[in-house]
Amino acid sequence: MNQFSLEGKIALITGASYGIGYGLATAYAAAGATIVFNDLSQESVDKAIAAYKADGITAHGYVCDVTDEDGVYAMVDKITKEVGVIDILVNNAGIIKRIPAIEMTAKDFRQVIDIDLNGPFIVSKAVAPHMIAKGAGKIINICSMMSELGRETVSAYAAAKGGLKMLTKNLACEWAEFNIQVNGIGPGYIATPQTAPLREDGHPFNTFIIGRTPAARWGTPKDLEGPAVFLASEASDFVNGHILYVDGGILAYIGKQPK
Ligand code: NAP
Ligand code: GCO
Repeated sequence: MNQFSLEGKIALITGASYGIGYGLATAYAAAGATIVFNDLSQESVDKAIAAYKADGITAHGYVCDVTDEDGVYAMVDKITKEVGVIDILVNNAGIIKRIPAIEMTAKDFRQVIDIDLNGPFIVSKAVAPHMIAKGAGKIINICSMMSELGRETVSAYAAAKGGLKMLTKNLACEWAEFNIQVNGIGPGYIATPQTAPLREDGHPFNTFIIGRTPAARWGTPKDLEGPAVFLASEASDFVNGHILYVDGGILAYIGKQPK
């Protein structure tokens, strides 16, 4: 059996209407998985289902805010009844607010923490009992360079993603005995709607990040697909609590030396 196959598996990728989540879903579908995703509005879900269909994928879409605990449990119950037991969970849904800390309101800070950290906790907690009953499961949390590094204006996001790294390690410790592997992927700078403001032509950040990345380019969701299939497949059955950074070398790099 191909240890990277996802044949017969059901994968829930949160916030997968587009961006990284959509890319991971297409990779999981190509590896044989049944795709389930959620988003905040029926309009987004319907639009995404049509996009998946155009890509030859029959995706199951649900309207659900990952911060709404009752809604998440209702969604997981609905998925279990309508599609089957979730084998693979990717906690992908997330937001960022780029505001200098001194100007950021506590409300803004709380919203980022709620979606990017509380959300993965809530969805993992709702899915885990089904995985425990089945005797196996894969949970993959989408972390970030900001799980390890800081930069101006992203205090809430870095706090959330740093917390998500440690939540990943902690849930790995609690659930490994049930044959549930909990790991993370830490993408570098990836070209998606979330980073579009940083990639505008001539934006100083665009030049900065290409100089800060040894691979000298922005990543794309496709760069994350192989690592995500690995962590969702039996090829990673003895990998627990690991954050797999897919960053073109950023975390290994002190920075371009002056010529
Ligand atoms: P994106 O393009 O902004 O997409 C985020 C997705 O999450 C959207 O579909 C959004 O839905 C959904 N979402 C937001 N809040 C939600 C909530 N409360 N409940 C359910 N869904 C929600 O982001 P992305 O660039 O694909 O990033 C995906 C993940 O990777 C995020 O966790 C991000 O932090 C992380 N990441 C991104 C990068 C990067 O460079 N792009 C690098 C490292 C990590 P709506 O459209 O309806 O709002
Ligand atoms: C930012 C970017 C980053 C990326 C990603 C890097 O404003 O610095 O949005 O945070 O989204 O998290 O790994």
